[in-house]
Parts: sequence; C-alpha cells; structure tokens
Amino acid sequence: YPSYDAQAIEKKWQAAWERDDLYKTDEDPSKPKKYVLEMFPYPSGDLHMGHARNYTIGDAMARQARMRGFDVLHPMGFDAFGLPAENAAIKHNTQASKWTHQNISQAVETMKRMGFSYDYDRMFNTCDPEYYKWGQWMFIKMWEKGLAYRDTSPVNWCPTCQTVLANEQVVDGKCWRCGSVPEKRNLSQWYFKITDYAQELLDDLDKLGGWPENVKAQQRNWIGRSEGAEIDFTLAAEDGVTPTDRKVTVFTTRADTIFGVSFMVLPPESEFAHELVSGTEYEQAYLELKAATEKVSSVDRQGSDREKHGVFTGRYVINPVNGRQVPVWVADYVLMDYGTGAVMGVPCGDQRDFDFAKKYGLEIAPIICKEDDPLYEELKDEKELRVRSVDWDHAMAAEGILVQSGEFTGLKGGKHSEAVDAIIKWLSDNGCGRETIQFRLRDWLISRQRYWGNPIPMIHCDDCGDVPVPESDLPVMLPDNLDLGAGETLAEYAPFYETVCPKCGKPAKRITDTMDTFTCSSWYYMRYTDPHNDKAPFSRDAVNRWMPVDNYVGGIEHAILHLLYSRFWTKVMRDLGMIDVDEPFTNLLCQGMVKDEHGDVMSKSKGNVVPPSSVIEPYGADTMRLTILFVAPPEKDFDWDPDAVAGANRFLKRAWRIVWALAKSGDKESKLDLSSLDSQSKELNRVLHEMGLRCTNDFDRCQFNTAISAVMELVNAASKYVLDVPTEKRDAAVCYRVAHDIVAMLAPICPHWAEELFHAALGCDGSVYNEPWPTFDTSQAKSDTVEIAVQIKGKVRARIVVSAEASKEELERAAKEAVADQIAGKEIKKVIVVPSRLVNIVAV
Ligand code: ANZ
Ligand code: ZN
Repeated sequence: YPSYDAQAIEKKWQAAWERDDLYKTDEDPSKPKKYVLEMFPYPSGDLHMGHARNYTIGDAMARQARMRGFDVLHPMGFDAFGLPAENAAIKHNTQASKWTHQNISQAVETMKRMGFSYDYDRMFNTCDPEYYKWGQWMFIKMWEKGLAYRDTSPVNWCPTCQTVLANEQVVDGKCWRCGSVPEKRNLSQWYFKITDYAQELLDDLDKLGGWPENVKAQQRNWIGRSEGAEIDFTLAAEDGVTPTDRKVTVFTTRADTIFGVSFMVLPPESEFAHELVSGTEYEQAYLELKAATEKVSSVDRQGSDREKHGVFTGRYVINPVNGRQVPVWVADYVLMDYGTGAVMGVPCGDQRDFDFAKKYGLEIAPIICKEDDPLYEELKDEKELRVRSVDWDHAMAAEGILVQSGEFTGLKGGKHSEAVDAIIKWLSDNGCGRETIQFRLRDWLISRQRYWGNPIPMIHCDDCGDVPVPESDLPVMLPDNLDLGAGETLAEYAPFYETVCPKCGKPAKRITDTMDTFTCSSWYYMRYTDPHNDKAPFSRDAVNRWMPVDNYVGGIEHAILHLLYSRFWTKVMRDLGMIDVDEPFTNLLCQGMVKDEHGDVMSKSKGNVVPPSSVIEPYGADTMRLTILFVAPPEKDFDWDPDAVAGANRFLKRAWRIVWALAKSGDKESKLDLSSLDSQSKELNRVLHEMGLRCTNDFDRCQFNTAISAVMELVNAASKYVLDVPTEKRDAAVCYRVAHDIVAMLAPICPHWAEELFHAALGCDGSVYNEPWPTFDTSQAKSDTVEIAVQIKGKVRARIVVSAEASKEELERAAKEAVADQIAGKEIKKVIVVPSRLVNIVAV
C-alpha cells in the first residue's frame, strides 16, 4: 500500500472538496440543527497560531456534529473595519480597503490550506456595503426607539488612535488597542443605551450554563449592580448653618453609617463644586486639583493605595438625620459618573474615606462596632455622638452593631442589614432619601473619529437638528478615494459631508463619525443565517432556524467587550421583533493561548512567533490540527513543542499503516458474528467499543485530547493484533470495522488523512464528511476478565487475571493459589475480598 504523503493528499482533497461544494450548508429541516462558530478574525495579516487553534477546535466540533446527524451551520468571515487598516494605509500610502482585501485573500488561502469546513458561500466582510448597510439600518431603528442618542460629556480620548473610546475599551486605564493612557475630553458623541438592558443582561447570565464561570463573573462585575440609597443633604448658606433650598444628593450602599458622616466629597470635574468655590479664596486650590486630576485615569483614581488629594470648598451641608454640619470637600477619589457623583464620607466604615480623613485631619467617628471591641462596651448604649474621633490605623470592620446612632443604636449594621433598611425607611418617611439601584455599566459610546468604519447614518440640519438618513438612501457609502497619506479625514472631505436635510431640503451636514467596529461584530453571526438577503438584515425564518449559536469558540479577551455587546444587540433585535431568542450564544468555549517553547507569549516584537506554515509545509495540515488538539484540553494554555509535532506526525503514519493492514484483512460486507470470534479478535472488538465510547463521550465534552488518546489506544490494540495474529486467522468483520472506525473518529481532526483512507483503503465512495459517526455498545465494551491484585498484609505480592463474574469464594481460592508458597505454614487470620480490585490475605 502507498505511504502517507500528506502534501499530495491534502492538495488533492482540498481541490475535490471545493469542486464538490462539500461544505455547503444542507439546510435540512428534518435534522436537528447545530450552529458552530468561531469568532471571526480581524484581517491584519496572515493567520497566526492562535487563529489556527481557535478554528481547529471549531472545525472538529462542526465536523463531528455533522457525523452525529446534525444539520450544521459553520460559517466564517472577516471583521474588516478598524484602525490597523487605516494606519497601514497611511504608512504605505495605499487604500485601507486594498490592504484589507489583500490580507483577507491571504487568510482565506490559509483557511483552505488548513482544510476548514466553512460554507464559503456565506462568507462576507463587514466592510462590504451589503453588510454594513444593515448596521446603519439598525442604528436608525435604535435611534427611533430612543436607544441611540447624542450627548456631550467627558469621554476617553486616545491621543495615539486620535479617537474616543468606549468605557469597555479602556482596559486597566489604557487604550485596549494601543496601550496609551486616554485623556478626558468634553465632546459631543453618539451612544447606544445599553444601560436600559443592564438588569436583563445581568439576570440572563444565570441562563448561560454553557459559559465559563469566569466570563460570567467578569460580566457581572462590569455591569456592577449595587443596591443602596440616595440621601439628600441640605446645602447651608455661606454662614455654614442657615439652610438653603438647595440639596446635594449622595449615593450610598451603607445608609446605616449616616451618623458617622464627617465630610462630603464631590469630584473635581463637578460643575457644582466649581460653583461653590467660584470667586472665593478656595477657588485657586480647587482649579489646581481639577487640572491635576484630568491627567489621571479613572481606574487609577479609584486605586485603593493611591494617595488621595482634596481641597475644602469653604461650604457645608446639613446631615438630615441629626442636623450636624458637614464640610464639603472636593477629592480625586470620587468619580463624576457613578451614583450621583457625590459621596458621604464615613471614615469609620470606608477605607478610602478613612485615608482621606487621616490626611486632612477630619473626624473619625465610631458608629459601628464589633461586639468584641472594648469600645463597644463603652458605647453600646450611647445614642449621642459623644466620641467624635478615634485613633485607629484603618477603617472599622464592614459589619457590627450601630453605636452613637440615635434611635438606631443597637441595630445590626453592614451591607443589606436591618440598620440599612430601618434608616432608609426613616429617610423616605421624612422625604430626604429613597431606595435605589445603581449600575456600574455606562451607555456604549459608539462614535469614532476615524475613517475606516461604518458611517453613522445621520445628517445634522441647523433647523431640524439630527435627522436619520432615509432608509431608501442606505447605505451611506464610505468613500474610497480619501488621501489618507496626506492626513485627510471624513470630517474634511466635502464630497462626503455636504448634503441636504432629508426633512426640510436645506443644505445640511452629514455626520462624519463612524461606528465602533464592535457594532459590526455584534450581529455578524445572525447575518450568516441569511447572508445574501438584500431586503432585510436576515429573514425571521432563517435566523430563528439557526440561532442561537450552539457552540461559540473564541478568545477570553472578549469576555466583556464583544460578548456583552452581542448579548445587548440580540436583545434589541428581539425587542424589534426580528428574532425570537434572548441570548446569542448557548455554549462558549474560550480557548487557551499558544505560547512559545519557553512559555512566553508569542509576539512579533519578541520575534518568537511560530507561523502555521512552519508546520503545514513540512508535515501537512492534519499534523498541525492533530498537534493542536492533542497537546492540551482546548481551554488550557500550552507551550509550543516541536517534538509534539513530530510525535503527532509519527502517530498519523503509524495509524495509516495499521488502517491499511486491517483494511486488507477486512471485508466490508462480512457480518460480525460475536460467538465465532477467537479470543484475540474478541479482545480487539472489545477495545474498539470501549475506546469508541470513550472517544464519543470526550468529543461531546470537547475534550479532544482525551478523545484522541482513546483512538491511540485503539490503534495500539490493533497494532498488537496485526503483529500477533496471522493474516488467515484475522476476523474480516472486526478488521474492517476497526479500520473504518479509526478513520471515522479521526476524520473531524485529520480530515484529509481520513478522506484518503476512507476511499483508498476502505473502498468507500462519497466523503467521510458525510459518514455517520459510528455507534458503540457498552455490553461489547465489557471485558469478561479482570486483573486483580493479591496482597499479603496490605502489600501487593501478585496480580492475577480472573473471570469478571467470579464469586468472592472463587476469588479467595484463586488468590491463595497464586501466593501459596508465601503463605505456606502461616496462620490466616482474615481475608478481605474487594471484587474486581483486590484480595488481601492477613497471614502471620
Ligand atoms: C458611605 C459609605 C460608608 C460607603 C461605608 C461605603 C462604606 P459600590 O458598592 O461599588 O456601589 N461611592 C458612591 N458614589 C461614588 C462615586 N461617584 N465615586 C466614588 N465612590 C462613590 O460602592 C458604593 C459606595 O461607593 C457608596 O457607599 C459610596 O461610599 C461610594 F462604610 O457611602 B459609601
Ligand atoms: Zn489608542
């Protein structure tokens, strides 16, 4: 038989598959559906090892699902808008679209070279007008529903990328793309109202049983729901005591600590704070603090060990529960855009407030105590604020009993405590507070001041305001003849922005911002269900047939960004009546990273990148695929190991030989007769079923590495059989079935290798891609013998093979026989028999 020539085989089958349109989706409603999807790539160059791993995992899932009888949708496309294309175009003085399309062709070639089973008829790029048109259409639908709006507020501006960023794109205080520290700028920007969905986005995480816990935890945290209260403090006039009719409202999760308020804090960007100090001796210091704070990211500002900076405003508010005077400060650790943007400072309960009070000599009043605290004994019946300051070195525990807290003294305090409830009730009865829920989640800022993106389909008219582009004029085409190299932007390109108002017909200006590219990736998976639709984003039938995605595979770096936005977008489309699902992705697999041999992250700057071609060229795509899936479970990181590649290739060659040998002794037509098998054939058949069951089960759990190990064990057993059993004694039915099933089980992983053997060695027609997954049988997997240990006083002295059905008495007899010379002459005190495991003889 022929030797394994990976290059020739892979070339041959890739051409045949393409010619036969093998991977075209069946759309067979008589079968259950399975939608398998890998996160589509940004085409910034050729595919790297991370992509190869991502797509190999998805491809194995998709192929196996098809063999198991599902109607499978397995599409691919490109997330083609974005800054790298624009930057490359500027640098190389070319067009962003040209650069993008070149990279796409290269990536598609590599995908085909890897043998991925994509339905290429459904492939699209988000920069295709046929696609982005519907993104614009969705923007308008959202505008009509009040879910898209424009607002002027301080936003994150990346000085390197020359555009604003969404909150989600500021990761650890830095631009997610380039790592620069964004500046705050007050700009008019466009938003999607994701906060309308905050509660549902949070609640529905509980439905996502097929998602990794850590991804859900990150989303919960990002959404950040807090139950608390708003409390109104009355502003005192300049004399510090006379109440005015103005209120300052704080948000707190700890209303129980209100008797311990020793100051109030406003953030430096607060207009109100500026008003308080304006024209006073405090204004200069305030302005300095404000300027200094602008340079610090909001993440750093909240950092617990960062030194806090503050200035007094010279003004006071009045505490509603006890009428005490509370000085108003401005400090950098308070944020403008959380809660009400004002905080009641309670040094006793909050470490940040404590640090601040220490630094500026403010009161630290103990109002909550642990019962074992000596101070508790002293203060437990004290209702008045007698002890106004203590000399602690950190804030008190978060929980305890209230002291010095008026009528609430003695209640249990802490988050969600009885004291919180009682005080909120008192506040609302007295009209100076109310229960409220806060989310950390902010609306999604989607406008970008960059060219290579989907234009926001709005026109600004001086008379009519912001007016949507009429549906019949969509898409707003992105011009492709800007002189990017000369620094030209859409905002400067008159042929783009000069237009007329759709409402009044007067000259008006088109919006020149483009949408965040994450808008394009928020619904691409729905477009795949009906990618050529030119009447709508997709038909209801198509999207409801395929959605939700059953298995989504991609990187953990999208835990918040893409996955949260997609969940939001799905819910919006549902509420627009376009789709019937609540959640887009049923199961999520986040694949681990591929690192270099030393466990370092692969990067161009380190020069340690292993390109997929370095494996494909010498060994072939199947070796590459097998290596990737065999070396580690899909969600674990692994270090690239050239020995593993060589090992995988050796296995494929070996399995190739065994399949051929078995196929030659096998007969497709011959029926299996279990009763006529000799012990060796029977054992091989047993291993087939045992390993087949294991492989199937591991495939279902996406544990490809152990699924492969099971096939390897079967190959080992088959190899032993071929060596030990002379040709004429081999059972034709068993031989054929084992050869066939080895090929079938490896087909999702090494499709070319399997396809060649399927035809050449097994003499089958069609494609192994369409072959049903073999079924295995638990009863045939059972062995009728087992090996057990024979121990003397707990030490293993022998191993014996016995019938699996042997009784305790039979086991004891066989064990004594096996160690007869060692127990001769000794007194047997006790014999312990553990069926199928061991016999322990206590002899002295
Ligand atoms: C008084 C207090 C006493 C607080 C105490 C905490 C402990 P979470 O749980 O994250 O929602 N806070 C409110 N608005 C803020 C803002 N704009 N910038 C910075 N901090 C702000 O946090 C809620 C707590 O964070 C609130 O409860 C408030 O401090 C602070 F022993 O009020 B607390
Ligand atoms: Zn940037």
